[in-house]
Amino acid sequence: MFSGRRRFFAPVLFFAATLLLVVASAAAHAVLLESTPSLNASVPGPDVLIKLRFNVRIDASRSRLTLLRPDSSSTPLELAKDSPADTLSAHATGLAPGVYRLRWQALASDGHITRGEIPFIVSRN
Ligand SMILES: [Cu+2]
Repeated sequence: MFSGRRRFFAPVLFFAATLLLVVASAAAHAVLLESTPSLNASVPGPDVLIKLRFNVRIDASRSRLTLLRPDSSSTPLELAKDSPADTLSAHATGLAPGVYRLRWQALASDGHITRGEIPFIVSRN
């Protein structure tokens, strides 16, 4: 027969183990920490340096940056090769004034992909 103590601890242990798994997998996801341009920022054109820093190392070869233009056409951006391991960066050139969106997709070392969009404005100089 199980003692009362064991009956109490089994579910607690199970819960703790589950929680650990969740925390471990969530910690390895790529979470965006900061970006240039920042969210809804207004930046001068026509050339805009784009930089996204994450909480973990990114597999740049399987991550994407796409620029959505004011006319809703989209352009994939070529990622700079010399970025730090936790950063995706690119140079967007020839941007006319208007509202843009930077769509990012990042693959973290745990194999999980996270995505997001950063709207920003290219101002008239
Ligand atoms: Cu993950």
